[in-house]
Amino acid sequence: MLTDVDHVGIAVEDLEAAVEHYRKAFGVEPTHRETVDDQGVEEVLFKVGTSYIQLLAATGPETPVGKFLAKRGEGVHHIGYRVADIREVLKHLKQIGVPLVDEEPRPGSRGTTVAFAHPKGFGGVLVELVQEP
Ligand code: CMX
Ligand code: CO
Repeated sequence: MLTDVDHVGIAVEDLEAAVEHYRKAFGVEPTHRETVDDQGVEEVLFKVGTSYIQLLAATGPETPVGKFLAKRGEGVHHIGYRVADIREVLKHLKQIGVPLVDEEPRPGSRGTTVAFAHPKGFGGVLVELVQEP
């Protein structure tokens, strides 16, 4: 069902400082930058092979990343798996009783379609499914 690791999402307090740090540390340049209002994030993607590192800053305190930063501080926020058919995977997870955040796919960045499964269903790891456009 999974075709790749699409991205690793990392929550940061200061997006510009984090971008600068990755640039200095790894010589990488952002490949994409987008504010996804629906998710309450401003994000920067660095391409690594066929996957991305996704730096995430919150657009406000009452957003998933805003709450995460307040509660846990900066760090790995979720893992995004690339899938060929997001509806099929969601249907399967629901069938086997995995708790979902999103029963229906919604728009992600880069024109992708995404859906989240709850961390309590994956040993404390927030899981995102990503279907490319
Ligand atoms: N990873 C692991 N555990 C997490 C978590 C995360 N990212 N975020 C919250 N939790 C834990 C909390 O610590 C809490 O654990 P305890 O019950 O042990 O204290 C539990 O999940 C429930 O937390 P909560 O505060 O009651 O719930 P929240 O309101 O923080 O919501 C979640 C949690 C996962 C449902 C919410 O963050 C969500 O809907 N996420 C999906 C959307 C999202 O994350 N968007 C931003 C990224 C966008 C992108 O990648 O493009
Ligand atoms: Co993500």
